[in-house]
Amino acid sequence: MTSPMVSSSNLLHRRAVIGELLRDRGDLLCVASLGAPNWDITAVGDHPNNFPLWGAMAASVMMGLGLAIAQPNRRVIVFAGDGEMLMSLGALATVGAQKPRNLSVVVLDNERYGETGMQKTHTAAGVDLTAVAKGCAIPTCLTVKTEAEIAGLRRAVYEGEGPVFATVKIDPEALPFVLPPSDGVILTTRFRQSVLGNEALYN
Ligand SMILES: Cc1ncc(C[n+]2csc(CCOP(=O)(O)OP(=O)(O)O)c2C)c(N)n1
Ligand SMILES: [Mg+2]
Repeated sequence: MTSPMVSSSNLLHRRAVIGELLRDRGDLLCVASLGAPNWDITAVGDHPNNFPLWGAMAASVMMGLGLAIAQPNRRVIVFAGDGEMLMSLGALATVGAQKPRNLSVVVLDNERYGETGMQKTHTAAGVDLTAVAKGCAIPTCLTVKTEAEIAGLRRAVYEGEGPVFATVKIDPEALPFVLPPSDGVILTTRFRQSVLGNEALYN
């Protein structure tokens, strides 16, 4: 059976997964790691509550953690590439120690460093990021490989008690760039104003 969410190699399409997780997002705050995750969150609909990290590799989970702690009444989702996550494994230990109830980390695992030429990452050699997250005392850890499992992940992100960690196995497809604003000042001001309201203008 074919589905627009699944490729001919039976792997999930990254933008279909993100589109489903960001659909009807309410006041969800979203941080994305550099490269393709940035283009993906923009492709499904740019939003002032998106904070794409452009060139700051390995920063996304710590940014999301800080945001979740600063905004405990809002849910925060981080989309991180597998290369990004491998470069910042220690961040998972801090998430496990802090246990923010409003944070979800979703790793888009194409087993490649997509942006720099599709070199294989260690997840292609069997490194299991979900097992790492479990070992870091993150209470809800999932690996998602099928379309049927996306609904459960969406529930965990919007209704579950975090922190939530998910590895989503995706097709290593190279998609057209859909760029968010590239000026860091614009991105930061837009995000702060959206989250904090006019207070952001005066502080
Ligand atoms: C500190 C640092 N090292 C290396 C790079 C180069 N770089 C940019 S994107 C990227 C690969 C990202 O791979 P992944 O996070 O898996 O995302 P994908 O494109 O595969 O979705 C690398 C190595 C960088 N920007 N910063
Ligand atoms: Mg990757």
